[in-house]
Amino acid sequence: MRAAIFLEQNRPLSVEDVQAIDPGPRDVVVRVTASGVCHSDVHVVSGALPVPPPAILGHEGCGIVEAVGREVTRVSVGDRVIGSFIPACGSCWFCLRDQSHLCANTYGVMGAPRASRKDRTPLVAMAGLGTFADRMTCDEMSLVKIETDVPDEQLALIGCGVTTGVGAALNTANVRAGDTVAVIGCGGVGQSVIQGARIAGAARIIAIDPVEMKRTAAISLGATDVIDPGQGNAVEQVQALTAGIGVDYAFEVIGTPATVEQAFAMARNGGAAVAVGVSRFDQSITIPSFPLVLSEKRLLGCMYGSAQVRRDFPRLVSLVEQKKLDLEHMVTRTMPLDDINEAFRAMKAGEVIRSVLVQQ
Ligand code: COD
Ligand code: ZN
Ligand code: ZN
Repeated sequence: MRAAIFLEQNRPLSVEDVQAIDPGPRDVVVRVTASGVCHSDVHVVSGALPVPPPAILGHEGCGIVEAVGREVTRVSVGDRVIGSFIPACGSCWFCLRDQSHLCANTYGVMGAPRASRKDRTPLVAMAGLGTFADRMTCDEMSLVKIETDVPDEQLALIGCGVTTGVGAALNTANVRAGDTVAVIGCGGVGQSVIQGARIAGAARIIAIDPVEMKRTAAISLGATDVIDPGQGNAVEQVQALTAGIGVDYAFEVIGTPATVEQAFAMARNGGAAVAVGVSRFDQSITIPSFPLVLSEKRLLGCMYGSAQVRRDFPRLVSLVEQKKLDLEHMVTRTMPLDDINEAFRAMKAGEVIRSVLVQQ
């Protein structure tokens, strides 16, 4: 099989032929048909997210089941599946309480070697998936079967960005019709928050991003107002648009302490900031204590859009089929696996909402 491997921090990924490790009884071999390129993959290479090399990256993908271990019950050969970057075991303390996004059985799944290099070095797969490859071997807990005609390059995005972003609005925040929302950072995940807020019926959706193309895309996906943070203080601009009140929900979708603090400042009294992005593991956020208590503002963490993947993946697919969720315009480019480093460059340069690696 061919895979894109993270060997060293801040170096290009190495696309090479590797040997898959024989699947275990609960493992599934998937022919990967499409994989979105998410900023978290770039964060791994920069060291902001701690995944030790060598590893096959990629955690947002879909494909077709090619083989199943003898104990696999959830999927069969030929099924179309989306990878869940958090496995959902269905039986741990969290899964039993409708919190599969916090499933306690991630460690064994994510730490398992899935392939080896020519020199026999074992390779782990990011999030137990490793979608930057033509094949992936993963635990059946990491897969959700889907029946749809939605094209591969759109379906792949449901594996991370779309579920995280739409889920942040619909599940974590529970945006209601008429609410006001601000979204700081309008990449693949931020545009999905905007769409989630639109689907929920938010009256006002303020998109904040320094890149003009992102602001233009935000308007076409549901934003009612845009702010360029390069044109003055973003918090003051949000206050000006909301008669000094602030928004019901301010989503941070970048992953820096400064923008989480901005989100907290943008939330109205009694409102909430929702942290979707993760700052570097060695950084902290400073929240002023007066507004936290006296103005009853809340700061909510959001993991994987608080999604229950076996419930939410089919729901999101259905929204795409009904043309309520636009994934077509989230895919800026498709390209072959060998172009992964170009996809990383384009993401860092702010040229794309999403690049998607597709297999011919
Ligand atoms: N103000 C507003 N927007 C900004 C600013 C700023 N100061 N700085 C940058 N931006 C914009 C960029 O122009 C860009 O449009 C956007 O922020 C970021 O978008 P992308 O496409 O680069 O990133 P996404 O959408 O793929 O990913 C965002 C995440 C928040 C998911 C990611 O970066 C992250 O924090 N990952 C770690 C969290 C995690 O592991 N999540 C689970 C897997 S994704
Ligand atoms: Zn991601
Ligand atoms: Zn579980």
